[in-house]
Parts: sequence; structure tokens; C-alpha cells
Amino acid sequence: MNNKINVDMLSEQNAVKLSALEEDYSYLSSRLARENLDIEALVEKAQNFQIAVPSWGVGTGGTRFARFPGIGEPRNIFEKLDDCSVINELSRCAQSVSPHFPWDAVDDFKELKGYSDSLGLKWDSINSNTFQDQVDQAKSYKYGSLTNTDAKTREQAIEHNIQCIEWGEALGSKRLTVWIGDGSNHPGQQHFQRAFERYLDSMKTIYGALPSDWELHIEHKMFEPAFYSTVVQDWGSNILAAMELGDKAKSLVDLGHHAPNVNIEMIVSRLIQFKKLGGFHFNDSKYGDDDLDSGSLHPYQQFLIFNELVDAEFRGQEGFDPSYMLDQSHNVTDPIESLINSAIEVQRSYIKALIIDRDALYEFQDKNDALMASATLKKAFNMDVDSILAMARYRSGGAIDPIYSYRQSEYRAQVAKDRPAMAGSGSGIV
Ligand code: RM4
Ligand code: MN
Ligand code: MN
Repeated sequence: MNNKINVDMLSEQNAVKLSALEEDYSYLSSRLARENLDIEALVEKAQNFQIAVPSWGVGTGGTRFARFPGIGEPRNIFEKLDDCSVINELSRCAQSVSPHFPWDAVDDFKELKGYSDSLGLKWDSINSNTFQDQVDQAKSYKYGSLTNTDAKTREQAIEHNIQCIEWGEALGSKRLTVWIGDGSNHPGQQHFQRAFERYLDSMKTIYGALPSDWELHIEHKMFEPAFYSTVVQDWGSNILAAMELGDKAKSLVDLGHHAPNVNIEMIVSRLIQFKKLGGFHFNDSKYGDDDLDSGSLHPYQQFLIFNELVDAEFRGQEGFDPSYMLDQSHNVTDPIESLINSAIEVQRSYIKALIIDRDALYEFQDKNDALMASATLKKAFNMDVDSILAMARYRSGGAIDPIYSYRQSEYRAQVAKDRPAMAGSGSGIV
């Protein structure tokens, strides 16, 4: 295996941290035993939890105003994979990468697949991009892509999505995620119904090109780049489109794509109920599509989402198999550190949701005991599961303290020698 982090150094660092971990673990083990919970089973669950990393997340992001590049930023998909490998080697819960095309397109996809194999990485959802114009593109997306009033422009956008499926097949992916920026900036600019009809028409062609074992994930977003109306603006439009297209079409929930204060966990529950929950783009936000680090602002909301997910798992809900991914933009941190932390924060929400006493919760719900129902959730949320996560990483060959080990490795300084500073990156402002 092509390791980016020195294995011997990692074991030395782990050795320093091991006795404290064992102490915390043994305390938590007896604490959980009192609740009839087996810590070993939880560690196994944590070891099996995986969340994909977005290829565009390993470069420094930016805002509408500026982008301040970091040092040693990856210049192409191969270097992005190197960084993703570091994230996985230390966290052991981020085995796959979600590429964005054409940003990550290469001439030789076999070579790319060979490289990801050598790092032990897999490919998650393919993301198409018809929200920007590429240099040699015939038709502009200024007034929309899949919903453009011009048929030739729609065809070009459809073709790009079909091309993405083909590239995805070469990489062994099984999903296409479509997010479009189409919409309008002025009242009256766009006929709502006609635009959505054009969207469905275009998506039907893309859906028709899906291999039989693929899924098509639809991502909605409330606003931006269109500021008055967006064609796939909310989970309502999203699920309507997914229902119209067929079983292989599902809705994707990006946490930053809703109006402030929206009850996202309830949307998740509805999507689960109608077998339309495709997956997630995890991030955190305060004002809009901020793309902040997962769990950095609203860890309780993230936990409540996992409460719904674990509930579906617990009840054996038919057809329930959502995919988890991060979708963040890092402006002031080292993206590798943010992505490691975020993957672990999502994993933490999952483990905490697993320790909710579900039978007790159902009973309190049935008896309308609001206080105790809510306290049942809070009890699980307040449990410090850190040693479960650290033990899971350690047993899977990762780092007990990933940020410590990452800094000790001096990976960023090493790669910076071969990666000159860049004024802009392919991913630009996400
Ligand atoms: C969008 C959306 C998509 C991502 C782009 C880069 O806001 O979240 O998932 O592909 O950003
Ligand atoms: Mn997203
Ligand atoms: Mn977004």
C-alpha cells in the first residue's frame, strides 16, 4: 500500500497516547454497561462507519470576495487523492472520494483508478458541473443549463451528465449527484412551471442513461447563484422530481441548503418514509450555504439527524441505505485538518444516536411525556464517546489523536516543496 503517513511514526505517536485512551475507555465501558450497552459493539459500529470526502474540499475554498490560498495546495486530482489518503490513514472513516467533473477529469481514467487503488481509496458519487462555463464550451450556462430555454444548451448539459456517468463507471462509482445553479434573479424572469418541466425532461434523459445498479441523487439548494428563485429550491421540488423520475432517483440533503431554522431532521424522516433519502452532504452553517466544518456550530442538530437515521436502521426500514459525504469549504484552516475533524464529528453523532434508549423513547412518546422523551435524547447526546471513536481508529490502523499525528508528520510542509503556491484552484469558490 502506498502510505502517505509513515506507519512507524504513527505507531510511536499512538504509543504515547495509548494508556490515557485505555483509562478513558475502561471508564466508559463500565459507564455504558450500566445502561446495558456493550462498548465493543459500539466500537465495531464506529469502525464500519464511512463518510466520503469531496475532492474539492482539500483545496482552500473562498468567498464571493476573495480566496486566500494555503500552502502546498493540491494542483490536480492525483495530489487531491494524496491528501484524501492522509485523511483516511489518520481517521480510518473516510475511505472514499467524491470527484467533481470536469474539475477532476483526466485523459486516462484507468491510470486514475490505478492510483486510487494504490492508496486504498474508493470512488463515491460523481458530481456533474453545469453551474460554470468551461473554457472551450460551445453554449453558455449564464441563463441555465438543464432548464435553459435553448434546447441546444440543455442537450450540452445532458451530454455532460452522461459523460460523468461514463467516467464514473471507469472509476467504479455507483451514483451521480446533480446540483444545478439554474434559477432567476428577477420576478417574472422565469416561468416557474415551464422551467421545472424542462428540468424534468432533461433529467429523464440522464436517468435513462443510468446503469441498472446506479442511483441518481438530486441536490436542492435554496438560493445562490440565483437569488430570486431556484429551479430545485427545496426538498419539496426535490422529492417531486425524484418521484417523477423513478426508483433510482433519490433526494440528497446538503445541510447548508435550507432556510435558517428549518427542521432538517424532520425532512430526513419524511424522505426515509417515502424511500427517497439518497444521501447527505454534511457541513454546518449559520447564515446560508456557509460550508463550515460539520458539527462546529450545531452538533445537536447533527445528532438529531442521526437520531432519525439510526431509528430507521433500528426499525429495519425497507430500502434504507443513504450515502454520507462531507461538502465543506475551508477558508481559514488546513483543509486536511478540517476534513479529519469533520468526518469524526459526523461519526460521533452516529455513535451517540446509537446509544439512545429507543424503547424508552418510544414509551415516553406514547405516553406524551415530553420532558422524559427529550431527556432520553439529551442523555445520549451528553455522553462523551470520544474513547469509542479513538479506539475504533486505533484498531483500524489510524491515529488515536489524528490532528496531533498530522502535525507531527509535517505532511503539509513536505508536499509544499513540490506544490508551488497557486492564485486560484479548479474548485474556486464553493
Ligand atoms: C454547491 C453544492 C454542490 C457542490 C457545489 C460545489 O453549493 O453544495 O453539492 O457540488 O456547491
Ligand atoms: Mn453540496
Ligand atoms: Mn453547497
